[in-house]
Amino acid sequence: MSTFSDQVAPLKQSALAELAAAPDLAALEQARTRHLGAHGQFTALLKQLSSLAKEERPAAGKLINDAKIELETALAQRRTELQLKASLPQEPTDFTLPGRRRPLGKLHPLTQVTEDIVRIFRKIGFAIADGPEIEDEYHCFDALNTPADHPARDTQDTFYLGTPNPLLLRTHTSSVQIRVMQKQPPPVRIVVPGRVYRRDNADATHNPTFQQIEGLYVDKDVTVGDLKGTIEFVFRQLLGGEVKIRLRPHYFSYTEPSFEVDFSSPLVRKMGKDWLEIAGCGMVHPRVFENVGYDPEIWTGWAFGFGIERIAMIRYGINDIRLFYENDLRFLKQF
Ligand code: 2NL
Repeated sequence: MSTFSDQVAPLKQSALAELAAAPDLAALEQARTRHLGAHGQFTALLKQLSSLAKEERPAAGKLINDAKIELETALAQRRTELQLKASLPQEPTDFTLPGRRRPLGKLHPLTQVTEDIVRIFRKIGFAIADGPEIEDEYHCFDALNTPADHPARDTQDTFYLGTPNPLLLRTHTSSVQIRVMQKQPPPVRIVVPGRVYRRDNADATHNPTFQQIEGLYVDKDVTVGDLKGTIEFVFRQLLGGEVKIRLRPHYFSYTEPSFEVDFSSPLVRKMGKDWLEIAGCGMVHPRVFENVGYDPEIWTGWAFGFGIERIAMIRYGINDIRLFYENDLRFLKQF
């Protein structure tokens, strides 16, 4: 009995030492098989119990089982340690490295310019209106006093979506202003930014789709002075206090009188010019008021329209409108 017991203690000690020293999970598993597996040393010891005298067996069996329990505990502890070690970074962490940055996205330059213009108009009491890009001829042309034989209605200029009673892609956002006037009584103070479509071939100054903003002001006793003062205020806010505005007589079917708006600024003079054409405007034609059910004897108003791209090109010194639509990040990141 004593010889048998004397065998257990050193075996246990060396097994414990081996488990504690296992450098990784694979080595630990090998040590487990060697000592505690079906063909391991402690299983072999249990098999030798039968060679002992019957009265010695219980004490010897208990000794072996206690040793096994102790080894199982040590094994579990070492496994936890090694698992933790395996899950830790292999290289030391450098806490002085800069963090991973999430690049901030930004708005397209045309959206930025649109939002700037809209913000300026909101300051002076204008609301923003929105409407469909797919329109009918009535809202896009007829209600605006644009006759059936007007070149703007030609398939050369307009994308039509089927016949008869054709739908079309709006060529200006005036159609939205017509819809607003049909729905609500005067007074009206709105601006309508949005995408419009014309059948142009793309070149440095044309694109088949572009952004426009139109404005409409309807009240009693509205004058050309109100129109010019408002346009001047908006362009000074947008492009600087030195901006000068001038109106030249023009023709639009939906305004009378009608004007083209030129503007001048240090920026324009840097481009080697005195004046740049920037917008169209005028006093709303009485027939447009009749078409939407406003009494032209009572109500007066002005309207304007301009292209967002043109303003963005002047503001940022860009010479080709197509750059806005190529979505080249090298271009877009500059704004
Ligand atoms: C341009 C400038 C313009 C308007 C748009 C308008 C809208 C209504 C009534 C009267 Cl609902 N006018 N819009 C007025 C003058 C000019 O656009 O260069 N257009 C081709």
